[in-house]
This record gives sequence, structure tokens and C-alpha cells, in this order.
Amino acid sequence: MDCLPELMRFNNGSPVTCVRDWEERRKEILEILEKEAYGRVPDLPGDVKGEILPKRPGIESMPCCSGHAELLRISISFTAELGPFSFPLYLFRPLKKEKAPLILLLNFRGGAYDQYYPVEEIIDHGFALGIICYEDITKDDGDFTDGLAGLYTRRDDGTDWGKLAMWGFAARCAMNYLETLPFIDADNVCIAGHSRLGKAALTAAAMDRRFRFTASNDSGSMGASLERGKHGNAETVEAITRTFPYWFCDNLRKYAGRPEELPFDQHFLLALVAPGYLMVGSASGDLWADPVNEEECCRAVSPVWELYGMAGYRGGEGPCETDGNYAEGSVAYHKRDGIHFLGRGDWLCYMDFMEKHLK
Ligand code: GTR
Repeated sequence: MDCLPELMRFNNGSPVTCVRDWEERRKEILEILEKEAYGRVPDLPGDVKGEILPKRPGIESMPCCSGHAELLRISISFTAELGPFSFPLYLFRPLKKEKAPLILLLNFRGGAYDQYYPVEEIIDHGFALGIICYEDITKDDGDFTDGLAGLYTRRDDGTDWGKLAMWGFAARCAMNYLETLPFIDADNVCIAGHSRLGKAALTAAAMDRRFRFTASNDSGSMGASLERGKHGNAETVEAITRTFPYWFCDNLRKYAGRPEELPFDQHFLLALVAPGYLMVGSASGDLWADPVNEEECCRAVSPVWELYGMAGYRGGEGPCETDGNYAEGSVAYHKRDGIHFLGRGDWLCYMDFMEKHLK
């Protein structure tokens, strides 16, 4: 797409020509995204702990995945700015692997099982699966006194962090603990999320390159979809800030109806994941998320991976067809047939791609 803000130029106009330049440029980009879109994210707490909780009667105590996995319920805790905070995390670990790569999913619901993850299939592929329920962090509404949101001071200067950034932050806190577990392969962790949580996963990955993989599923507006040049009735900054103002910092609302004035576009967010491996998934029936602009965003970030000597996005000429899967580069894109959903077809794409690039 033409007219995107320049990824590969510093704010002062000089070009980014090497990895060292990029490492400086990414700081500028992060500053823009924090100030204008997602809000300022505090430093990670230094005292994150995890505690494996006793199994409760019922599903947690039953055998799972044909006996090939163990399900752990873990309490993650740390000291936030204004006091202590803790939240639950479910972890399925494959028993046949001494050290398993991990997919850490920000999810809509808590508990062990859910329609958004075919857990036995994930275990059979040799991955561990961690699940954080987003509303265990803070409710999906404009109440900034709830949960983690209430434990950080707000400045009311337009840049206070929104809820997407909080959910992403929690995943990063969890990572502090998960990377210490002897049965987790901390070099091969994927942060994943669907829809609003695909957006949240991207904010986490952009700020934390311990996640070697990122999977953004149907994340759409303010996720993997470019905000300029939306197709059809796809969601815009105007629509998303009207319905979900609390996902973002207040400054984003300045750009409602004026996407061409955004000092960034979503390729800025995706680019920050480099040199980690990025996977973007769309669904053919999810026009609200604008699949064409999700793929365009993948195209737009290629130069950053190329700076690292890696292949960028290797797509076809035109827009990806339904059931297309371009996974040759370091940025992968697929378009699954069907509706807005995180389905088995998506998981297979993500796991295949990860298997190719496991360290
Ligand atoms: C929609 C929202 C999208 C997407 C989705 C979801 O209503 O407009 O941006 O995030 O919710 O999270 O399911």
C-alpha cells in the first residue's frame, strides 16, 4: 500500500540501513505506539512468582490427552505499583517431552478446555499450552479500578495504558515464571491470541522479544490490519475507539475518522516483533478484520526481517486465496476458510510453521 508512514526512516528522515539503526528506530516506534495507541506500559515487576496449585476435584484431576499430558493450575503473582496482584494460568505439558516449546494463549475464557484450542492435537505435536483468561487480569470494560488496572497510577494525559496493553503485560509477567520451568523450552515460546487478544498478543511481542514466535489470529483493526485504506465495511479506528475506547490510550481517539493522520500504521507494531517469527491468520468470512489489509501489513514489514538477513513475507502476487498459506518467509500468513474463530485449521498452520523454525 502507498502512503504508509515510513518504517525504515528515523523520525528525522534519515534512513535505517543496518540492524544497529533498526534497534534505535524501534525505540522511536515503540514510543509512538505507546503515546498514540496502546498507552504507556510499566516496567515488568522484578518479583514474579509462580505457584503450582493443588488439583481440584473434577476435570483438573482427571487424566488428559490420552494420558500424554499433565494439566497444571498455576498462580502467577507479583507486586504491581500499588500492591500485590495474582492471576491463574493453566498449563498443559506434554509428558513425552523433557523440554517442550510453549504456546502461551491469551484467551477469552479460563478453565482447562475451550473451543478455541484443540488441546490434544497441540500436545500430540509436542507443544505445551499455557492459557491466561484475559478477564482474570482486568475486566473487558472501561473500569480502570478493576484488577491489574487499579494497581497502577493513571496520569490522565492521554497516554494511560488501555486494556489491550494490560492483557499483553500479564502474558509477559507470566513469561518471567514460565521461562524458569525445567520442562519448558524458553527459547521457543509463542505468544498467541485471537481477535482483541490477537491485538494484545502483538503488543506483548512488540515489547518483549523473549517470545520467539507470535501468532496473531483474526486480530484486525489495531492488530495486524493496516488502518489506512480499509476494504468494504471493515472496522476502522473510528469504529473501534467508539465501541472499545478503553482498549487504548485516549490519544488514539484523535485519529477517529482520520486514519491518514495516524503517525503510525499497524506495520509499525508488527515490525517490532523482528527478528522473531511472526504468524498472521485471517478467516475468509471475517471481513470486519479486513484480511486483505492483514496480508498487506505482512508485506509492509518484510524490510525489517531482511535487515536481519532473514526472509520477510513471501506471499503471492495478489491477495491470498481462501485456504492459502504462505509460510516460506519469517512472516507467515494464512487465510482459513470460515468465520471469525480460532480453529483447528489455524492451529495447524501455526504449529507447522513453528516446527520449521524451532531453535
Ligand atoms: C469485535 C471488535 C474487533 C475484535 C472482536 C473480538 O467486536 O470490533 O476488533 O477484536 O470484537 O475480539 O472478538
